[in-house]
Amino acid sequence: MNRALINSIKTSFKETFKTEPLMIFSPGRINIIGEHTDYNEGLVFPAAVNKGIVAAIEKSNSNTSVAYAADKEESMEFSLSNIKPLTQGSWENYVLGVVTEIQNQGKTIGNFNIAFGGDIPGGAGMSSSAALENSVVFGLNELFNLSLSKEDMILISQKAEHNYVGVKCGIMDQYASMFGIKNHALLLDCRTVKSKPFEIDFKDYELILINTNVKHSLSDSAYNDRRSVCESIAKMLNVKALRDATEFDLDSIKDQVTPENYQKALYVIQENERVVKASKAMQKGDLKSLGKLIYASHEGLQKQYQVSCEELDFLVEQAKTNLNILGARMMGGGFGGCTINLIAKTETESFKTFVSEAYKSKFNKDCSIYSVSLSNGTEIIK
Ligand code: GAF
Repeated sequence: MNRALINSIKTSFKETFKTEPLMIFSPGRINIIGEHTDYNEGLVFPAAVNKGIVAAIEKSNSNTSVAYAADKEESMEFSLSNIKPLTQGSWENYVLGVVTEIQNQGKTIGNFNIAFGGDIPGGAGMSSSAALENSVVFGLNELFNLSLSKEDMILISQKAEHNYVGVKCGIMDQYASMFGIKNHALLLDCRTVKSKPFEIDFKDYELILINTNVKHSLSDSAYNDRRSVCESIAKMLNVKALRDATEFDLDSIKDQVTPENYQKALYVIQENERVVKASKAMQKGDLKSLGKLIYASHEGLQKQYQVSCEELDFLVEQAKTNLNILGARMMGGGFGGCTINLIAKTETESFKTFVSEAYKSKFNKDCSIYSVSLSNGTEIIK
């Protein structure tokens, strides 16, 4: 956890609201493999990381509530009755959405003040949004004794994103952020919403993230479009979700769908199988096979599902030129954000220099490189 961040959020809360807050850390996540499978009720392999959102929160006696986004130095005052999404809102809608969805559960909260900040940039594909949602619902649950379980809380966070932000996301991000376990990744079944923890020790290898520092604007609408393509093909196949379909099933309707949509559904079916294979490879400590699956995942995301972008593809191509990198792929929703790379520890420093220079000379902008450790989920900071 980032002590400097914790101290600065606590200080800015105390200076602004003149009381002692409850402090919450809510992590972002990485995802080893299993992209765009969550809303198809399939499998994913995420882990919470030691970067995320720190929130300071406390009840207020005033008749309005105040949220302060420390990184942006922006604040919002709102009344708990009659909340609506802000048309121009960004971070505001995550907070308002969570409050509304708590109220929609028939739970009553009083006024509160919250200040928050983070150490993952928005748009990095590391789920700063799920981290923020979870920090708000977790904090309010504590303050107002709402008796919400962690399962309840992640569904509230997800609904906030659907209804206030407009992204029809799956459950992976909220789950990983809430239920993360130190040094573990979670093999999550998004149908049962239950996971199996895998202790992660890649021995001579490690995971590094390379942020393209771009987020292309079509990402939200393209995300929702992908989801509806998947749902309509599942309907045609008479299955609850694409998780239930095989390649053989899909072939039976091949002539009734466009070639593009056929490829998208095929990607989801294959990616789900890759997650199963990846979990087996990890159980055996077979990192080479894991790496191949990670590269194959990127290929599917790029060519079949079409959610990558030039910058991400470039970073993966650079990784492929280095035999000490076993696998690399884009991570998260796509159209920007980070790649995740499984790299030999001895190679990390020289690859960082190499890829930073290559990226700069190709795009005339910087990429950012992060090492992360796997952390516990949303929790009170003692
Ligand atoms: C985003 C979404 F929020 C997740 O639910 C998931 O679908 C992911 O994109 C793609 O795997 O992070």
